[in-house]
Order: sequence, then structure tokens, then C-alpha cells
Amino acid sequence: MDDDALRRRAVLKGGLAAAALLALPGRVRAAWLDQGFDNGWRELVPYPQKMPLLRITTRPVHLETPFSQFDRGLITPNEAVFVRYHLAGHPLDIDPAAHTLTIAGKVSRPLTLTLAELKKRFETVRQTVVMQCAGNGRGLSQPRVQGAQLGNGSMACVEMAGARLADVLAAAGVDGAARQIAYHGTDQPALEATPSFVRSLDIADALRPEAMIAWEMNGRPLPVLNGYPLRLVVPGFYAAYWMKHLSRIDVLDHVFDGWFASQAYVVPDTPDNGVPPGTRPDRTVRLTRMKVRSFITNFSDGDIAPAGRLALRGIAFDGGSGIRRVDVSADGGASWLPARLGKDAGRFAFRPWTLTLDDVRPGPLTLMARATANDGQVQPAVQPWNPGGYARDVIERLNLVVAEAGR
Ligand SMILES: Nc1nc2c(c(=O)[nH]1)N[C@H]1C(S)=C(S)[C@@H](COP(=O)(O)O)O[C@H]1N2
Ligand SMILES: [Mo]
Repeated sequence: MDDDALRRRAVLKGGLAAAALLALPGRVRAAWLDQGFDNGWRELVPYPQKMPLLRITTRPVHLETPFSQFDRGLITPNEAVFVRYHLAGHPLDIDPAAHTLTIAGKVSRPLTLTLAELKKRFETVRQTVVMQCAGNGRGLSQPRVQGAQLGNGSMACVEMAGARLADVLAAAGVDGAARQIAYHGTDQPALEATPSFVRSLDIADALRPEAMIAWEMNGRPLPVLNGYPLRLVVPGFYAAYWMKHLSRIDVLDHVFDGWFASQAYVVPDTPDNGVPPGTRPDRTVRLTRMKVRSFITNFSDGDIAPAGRLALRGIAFDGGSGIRRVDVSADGGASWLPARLGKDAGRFAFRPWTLTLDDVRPGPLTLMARATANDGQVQPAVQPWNPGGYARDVIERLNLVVAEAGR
């Protein structure tokens, strides 16, 4: 049978997926990974400037990083960084010479700058920062919630280079009555009824020295899908604030009220931002700073490990106070052992850690890592539930099977 006949047959028998497989050249095979919840199998798919990443959706492009990547070093390489868009009309063809950033609104000197002008006019700063989607781990919510069903691969640790947002705002001359900035990227909704992705930030947060307008990630221009040529970076804050393809900032003397600014990315206004599962909160607050989290990175759920000494590696991070300590439990949380913290790349970066368990016995083994931040925040044992499935921060459990060594 020739290829075409095979393909037709596959379409008739098994549907389009099988046909797509047959259409792949030579030795390429589809690869799928389980994200650890029902219906959690995701295909690894290639995109320009990206290694194969886990497909969440195609239009708009939404891709997650395979978790094993976080064991390969503190910095997430550009090709491995996840991709998230809300609107299907995102730019694919960008002319860096034509792209401009406008600063307008309550300023004394409105500015429109090209990328070249921005680079020339302002001091370049570099920071190693964790970028994490507020919905990271949403697929693990119990009970399940609506929204993109994500594993824990919607995060990255990267070195960003760019200008301080405060320097650019100062050049425009911010009015004393300023309360917020509202900002835009060049992506557009595919339908008129869809609200634009406009985000806002309190002026005090915009003026923090760490907030930046970045053009470089890990020493290279931003990948197209991560915001080329310019993106806002708000270290410590969830990535929903980190506008890609940044094109306009309006300084406002009031609180901005767009859909994506006031309806999306809100959590219950309760002490732990949770409500009884299935209920709606009476009052909500905007998510800002990331909650403290930690992960074991050198094993995946269900892995088999040899008995005896077991070396663990992991990462921890928070919303910018830095990591004070990480503890590991191998007995379901009854006792905890302090891990050794590794390289400190700054308070906004992943903090690596290591710990060796001396004598693990054959049988099932559940491991837990718990981080404490410098501001005193510690991960909860039970995940508070919220309708958006945002800001997951529970102590994660990793289940291994320990096999007798040498068998
Ligand atoms: N222009 C634009 N910027 C955006 C978004 C978007 O949809 N459009 N999504 C935000 C959200 S919710 C996340 S999690 C991050 C994802 O950044 P990444 O695609 O570089 O991983 O971009 C943020 N900035
Ligand atoms: Mo996000």
C-alpha cells in the first residue's frame, strides 16, 4: 500500500490523529507526557525558537515546559520557556525597527520610543527572575476548576535584561496624582466582543526598582512567543502582569477597570485566599505576589528508585522575599529534614536545594518538600481552593517506588 492509501485508511479507521502521525517524516514519533491528573496527557509539539513543549491549546498558542527541564539547571533556556496567550490574534511577524513603546496619560512629557532609543537612552539592568503563570498547577485543583488544565510547567527562571520601568516613567514625568499604570501589548482579540488584554499595576509597584522593560532573555533577544521585542517584567508578581509585545503604558489618576484587570486573576479575599470547594467568594482581591513554592526536580511521580542512599534535588521560590529554608519529609509529613540551599541568584530567582536520604527501604515512598520564605510564609499542607484554580502553593507529594538495589 502506498503512503496515501495508508493515510486514507488511517483517517477512516482511527481519525485525524493517526493520519497526522503517518504524515510525520522518517524517524519522528509523537511523544506525550502525563501531567498527573485525569485527562492530563499532553503532546510535545515544536514551535519556532522552541524545543518540543507540551501543547495546551493551539489557537492561541499555549505551551507548557516538561517538568524534567527544571532539573537541568537554575536557568530555564529560552527554547524551554512556556508560552501563554489569551487572545488568538497574537503577532507572529514583528519588525523591531517599527515597534514602538508609547508612554502617555498623566505625564508631563508623553514619549514614543523605538527599541533602539530605549536601549540607548536608559541604563541596562539584569536580573534573574522567576516567571510563573498564576494558573500554574491548576489542573491539579480538587475539585477540578475551569480554565487551562495546567501541570506545574508554567514557570521558568530566566535572566532578563532591559531598562528600569521607573527610569522610563521618570523620563516621561509622572504626575503627582498618578495611581496606576494600564498597559497594552500588540496582540488582539480575534472577535470584537472579546476584551483586549490590558493589565494594570499600582503606581507604587510600577516605580519599584526591580520592575523593568525587558528586551533580552538569557542574553538573547526575547523569543517571539515570549514577547519580542519588549515585555514588562514585574519580579515577584505572577506573570499575568508581565505584558508581552509591550506597546503602550498609560499613567492613570484612577484605578483601571478593564475585564482582564479587574475580573481575571482575582482570588477570594480570605486569609488563605480559599473558599469551601464549589462556592463563590463574596469578595475578591487581585493576585499580585507569588506564594512560596518548592519542588523535587530529579524524580517524577511513579519513578522507581534504588534502595539505600537517595539524593534529592529541587527548587524553591517565592514572591521576592527569598527562600529561608526548605525541609523534606519522607514519612508523609510526620518528620522533616532540612535541605541544603544552593546558589543564591537573588531573591526573585529559583533557589536550588539538595538533600540526601541515607537509608530508604524498598516499598512505596512519598516525598514532600516544604519551603519557608524570608517573610515567614510557609507552604500549606492542604491546598486552599478557589474557583480560578490560581496560586497553587500546597506542599506537593511525589510518589516513588523504592526497589531493592542490585536486583
Ligand atoms: N501581550 C500579552 N502578554 C501577556 C499575556 C498575553 O496573553 N498577551 N499573557 C500573560 C500571562 S497570563 C502569562 S502567564 C505570561 C506568559 O508568558 P510567556 O508566554 O512568555 O510564558 O504572559 C503574560 N503576558
Ligand atoms: Mo498566566
